Amino acid sequence: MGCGASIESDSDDPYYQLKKLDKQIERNLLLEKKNSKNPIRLLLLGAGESGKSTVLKQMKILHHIGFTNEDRTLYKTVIWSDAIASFQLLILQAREKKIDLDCDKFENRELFNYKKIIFRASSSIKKNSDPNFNFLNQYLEKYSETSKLKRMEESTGTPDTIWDETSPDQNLKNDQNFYNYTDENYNNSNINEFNQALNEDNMINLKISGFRKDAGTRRKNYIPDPTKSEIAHAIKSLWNNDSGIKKIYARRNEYTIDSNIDYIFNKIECFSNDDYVCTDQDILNARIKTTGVTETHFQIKGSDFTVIDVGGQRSERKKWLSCFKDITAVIFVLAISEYDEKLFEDNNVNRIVESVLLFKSIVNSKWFNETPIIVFLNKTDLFRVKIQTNPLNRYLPGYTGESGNAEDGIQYFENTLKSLNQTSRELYFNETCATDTRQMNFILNAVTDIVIQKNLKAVGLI
Ligand SMILES: Nc1nc2c(ncn2[C@@H]2O[C@H](COP(=O)(O)OP(=O)(O)OP(=O)(O)O)[C@@H](O)[C@H]2O)c(=O)[nH]1
Ligand SMILES: [Mg+2]
Repeated sequence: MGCGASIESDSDDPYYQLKKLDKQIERNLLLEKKNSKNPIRLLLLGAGESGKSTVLKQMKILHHIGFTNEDRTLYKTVIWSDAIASFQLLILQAREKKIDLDCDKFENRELFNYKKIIFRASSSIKKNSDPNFNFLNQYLEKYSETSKLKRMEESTGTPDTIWDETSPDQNLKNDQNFYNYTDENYNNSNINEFNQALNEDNMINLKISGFRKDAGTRRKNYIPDPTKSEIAHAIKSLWNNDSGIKKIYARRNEYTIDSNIDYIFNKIECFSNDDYVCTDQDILNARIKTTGVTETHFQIKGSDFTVIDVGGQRSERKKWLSCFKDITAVIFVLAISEYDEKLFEDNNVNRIVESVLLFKSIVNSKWFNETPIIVFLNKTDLFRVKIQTNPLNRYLPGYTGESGNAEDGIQYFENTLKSLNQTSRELYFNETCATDTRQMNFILNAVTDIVIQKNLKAVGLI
């Protein structure tokens, strides 16, 4: 017996080594077999623009699926259109908020002309949108203030908890500490006034009609369409030199504009170049709203993963229920930088309040009784900058941490979310910047380990 024991435990013995290797291979094969019978389904949830699709993009980059040439071309078209529409929006928002723009003053001849180019640039969107004509037509609607009412009509009016019969939202009034946010900075924008400004300029046509109704008149006073490089130069010049543009951009929490539009403006000359191919970083910074449900398949550490991405805006949440079955783990993405911003769907609602309500209904949902929830407290890069000048307790009076202290702020969100969990379900928290590939590599590695372990436990292998 003593002899047998010494052979089994002798790590230098080649026979023992071989036996050990055999056992390991057998076990791995068994795990793979069991895993393939029980593929992992990872569901990304969270409000609109929280960063779900960006997390999925990082998984594609990190697991070598990456982006096709078509993806890169589509993103380039979207980024170009976004840049023009967003710059027009900045000018109109400045006027609405009575911020003086240098480019509105005739004496600033150069800037004045750049502004004209930007308004005439809508035709550039038209020319460049041919392959994705309908897609872009819808896409640009998001910048049209006239569609604000439509957005509210389409919105369900609530964060939506249609996935359970008894909604935990009944208890929301008890959480006054968090939900009783204040909003001294926010003014409801006057849509009529805004539309008037649009008409006055009479040069913006955010809808791509494909036809020129006024062809006759235009032939007489023909002004050639600006070239892409003229448009890029105009955007760059106003972005860098107009003090009014800087002021209205600093107030971007009062209207909806893409989180990383500064990244796009700073690189605008690249995007105007026909030969330029979008980089991974460009794609991570760009935004295309998700509609419907997408499933992407990965092989990660020998396991089959299906990652499910859904649209987070209110009108999209009706579709969520269809993918709640057989979920191994949920990644809930919450953009903590949005504490001073309003919902795109309804600009009477604070974004962070909406996200927290949504989290509360998900974490307590009967659908996820046995499902671990991994929380990504996202957009920490933007949060860290914003909290320096815009104190958290201005919006969330329940926050008693040090003003301007990002760590206190992050801890506050974590504690708030934990306190809403009325189940014994495990929660895992991560601070994330979804556009940072290095950081996400580290975090997603740890997350996939947890999920694989949970899956093995579920099939009784550990
Ligand atoms: N700076 C910064 N930007 C981020 C971060 N995460 C996402 N974004 C940007 O936020 C915008 C929205 O991100 P998406 O991933 O499209 O958001 P989503 O949750 O999929 O939105 P829906 O599809 O509408 O539900 C994109 O422009 C991203 O580049 C982050 O951590 N930091
Ligand atoms: Mg998305």
